[in-house]
Amino acid sequence: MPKAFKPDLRWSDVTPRAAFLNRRQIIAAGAALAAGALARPALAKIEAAPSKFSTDEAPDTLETITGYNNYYEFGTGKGDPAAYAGSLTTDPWSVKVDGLVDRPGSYDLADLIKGQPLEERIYRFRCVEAWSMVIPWIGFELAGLLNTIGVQPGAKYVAFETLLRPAEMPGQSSGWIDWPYREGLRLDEAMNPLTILATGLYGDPMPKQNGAPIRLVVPWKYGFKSIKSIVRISLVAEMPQTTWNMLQPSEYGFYANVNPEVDHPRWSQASERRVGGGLFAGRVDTVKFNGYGDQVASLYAGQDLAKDY
Ligand SMILES: Nc1nc2c(c(=O)[nH]1)N[C@H]1C(S)=C(S)[C@@H](COP(=O)(O)O)O[C@H]1N2
Ligand SMILES: [Mo]
Repeated sequence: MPKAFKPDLRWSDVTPRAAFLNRRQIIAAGAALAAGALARPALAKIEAAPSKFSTDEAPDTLETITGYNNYYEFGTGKGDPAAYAGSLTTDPWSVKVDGLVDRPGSYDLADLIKGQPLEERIYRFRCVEAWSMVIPWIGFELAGLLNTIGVQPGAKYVAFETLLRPAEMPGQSSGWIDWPYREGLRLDEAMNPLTILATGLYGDPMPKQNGAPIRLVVPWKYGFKSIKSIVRISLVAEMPQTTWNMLQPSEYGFYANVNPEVDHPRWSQASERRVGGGLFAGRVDTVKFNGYGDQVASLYAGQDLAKDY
């Protein structure tokens, strides 16, 4: 029944959420959906085209994706973002665009992203801590936004910053991270069509614990590169400072490409745990560039990825 409910969305074909329910729950959920459709005609799903860049692996459940998070602004526990991010004000939201761009400014989010074509991108997502998920993002290519704001010659990197608002982000009261959270990409990485700015998942606006209202997703890199709740995008000439690299450069490189051949100093990166895999699921082998090598390996031709980790 989810198929008839959301006919335009590709993930509905594999009914990932229903797949985790037992038969009786599916029948109950179907009845609830039918009743809900009558009672609430305007359940606004984001209209987004499916993408040739999506994996056909089944996405994890909404419960897994929104219940097991890293978002240190709200605490270091995997459940802290779900527990505490609800207090974050995400509307209004403005994003500062500065540096080597033709159209710098402080933009209302809706104005900044107007006209960018939304797609559903079902991506594998691999954290440096060696767990992974499959997530059905809604978003648009960062390249489209960079072309709109006009990248000037001399720009070689894109730097991003997360919101700094300790009153709503309790984790920012602890000083072990030099807030705000910062990340960055080389310009060619930023322009790669796999790199998206995501504004939603599972067809709905982005949940706060996942980085509402707008966050980066770079699926061939460790998850910490995919910075949440972005308020600043800067085009710069020099490699920018990035949060985890500043904290411990020997453990977290600037590139942070998923790479089973380069272990973290404190653990192996050869395999990973699928968070939604269930109690009896074993670990799966980690694939270089998280399986996106066909699209991105050429970006690193001539680089020694053991050094540029
Ligand atoms: N601002 C901010 N962005 C962040 C983080 C964070 O703590 N703060 N954690 C990163 C890490 S380590 C991971 S694995 C992903 C987790 O994204 P998810 O919770 O949507 O799965 O967000 C990344 N982006
Ligand atoms: Mo992570």
